[in-house]
Amino acid sequence: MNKSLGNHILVEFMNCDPKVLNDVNSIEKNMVDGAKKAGATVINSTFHHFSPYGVSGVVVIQESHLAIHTWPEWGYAAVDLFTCGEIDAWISFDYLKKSFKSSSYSAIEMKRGSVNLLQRNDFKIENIRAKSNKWQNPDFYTRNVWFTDKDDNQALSLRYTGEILHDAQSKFQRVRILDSYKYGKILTLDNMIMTTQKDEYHYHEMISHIAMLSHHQPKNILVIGGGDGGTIREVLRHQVVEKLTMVEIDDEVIEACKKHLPQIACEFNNPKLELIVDDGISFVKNSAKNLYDIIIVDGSDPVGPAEGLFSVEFYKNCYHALKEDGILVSQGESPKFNEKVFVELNSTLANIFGKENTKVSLFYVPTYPTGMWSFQYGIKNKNQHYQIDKIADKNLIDQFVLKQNLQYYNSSIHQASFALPNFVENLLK
Ligand code: SPD
Repeated sequence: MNKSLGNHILVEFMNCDPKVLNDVNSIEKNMVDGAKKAGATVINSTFHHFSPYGVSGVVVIQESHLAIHTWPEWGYAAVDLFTCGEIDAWISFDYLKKSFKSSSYSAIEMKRGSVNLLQRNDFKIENIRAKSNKWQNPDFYTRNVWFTDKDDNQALSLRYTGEILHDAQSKFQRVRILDSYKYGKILTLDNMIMTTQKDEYHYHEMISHIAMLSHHQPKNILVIGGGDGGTIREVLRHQVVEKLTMVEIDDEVIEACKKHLPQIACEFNNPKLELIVDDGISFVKNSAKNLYDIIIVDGSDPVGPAEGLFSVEFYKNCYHALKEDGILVSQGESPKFNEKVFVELNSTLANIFGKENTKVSLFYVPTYPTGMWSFQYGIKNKNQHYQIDKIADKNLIDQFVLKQNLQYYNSSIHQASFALPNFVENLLK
């Protein structure tokens, strides 16, 4: 029989459990365990999840590699098992078939590198061996697991430890807390990054302080969403606040953040806070008129439970719930990542508050796709003439920033954030 250098098994796993095929963690574990069961030495693994579904990954073994790509929506996984030496890749095959709960499959085995077609080079192989010695029998391997927040054409990925600290499917969404290398713990909702331990202050300082330091007396504040607690933490830095109402639809988000992100979820026991776990859309619909000085809409992206937070009716209701000189701030999406929603929100606000009372502020979030994000403002402005894009009292702001040791917001950023690049101005025309 012809001798070969390697053995390659190309496998089609069909009728697999879609849940298993969409779970990047368990796929990584199964592939690594499958390699180990066959006696291979694992060097490294890299696995990515693609939103909303699909996983790609490879386990590099000393004896070559095991690779996979899954289509959970088709219950299908394409798997590549390439081994050399004494390793029997069929052991990995059997293990994976069970793990993916595949009820039908096919496999082709190919011998790779037929020795009678090759010519062995004449060099001193010992020298090469000496260099590669450090890779022999390593007793640990590097995990390379990534979380990806994406649409069809763009993505942002963060590498995480592979450990999921919290994973719950609430009535509304999948709530997860992962542990990333660069940004600490991450809160994700339905495969989208909401906030991270290390850059949350960009978002939470900017969503709060521009409005709070522009309004002459922000005493009664309403926050819709914001379940991680970062926005209420920032609002409550202002002594002038008498009452803060927060309406978050998903208790699971609050509880997960209290447990795993206590630096963000640190003000839930503040006596000025009334926390209501309910639908913010109907809360505003049923609200009394002329009640709030500031309404902050700290929602997620317009899919799932936050979809209604981008509707005309919702913003009309916010307008009525605001006092005559009230300010509305809304998570405004990105002019680079989701231009359509960004523009539509702007025109909704302009129709309700008037074009001259609608403003866009841009800021930078490293962990959102494209990094460029916005807050959009509607200023009711019946009695006072606010110019939210110009600071009224620089000293007051500077003192506040210093005292509170803020990390992103300051008086220069306040003004500068309203300066829009030409392409954004053009989008909004
Ligand atoms: N694509 C991310 C949009 C995030 C909106 N909300 C984040 C919640 C932070 N409190």
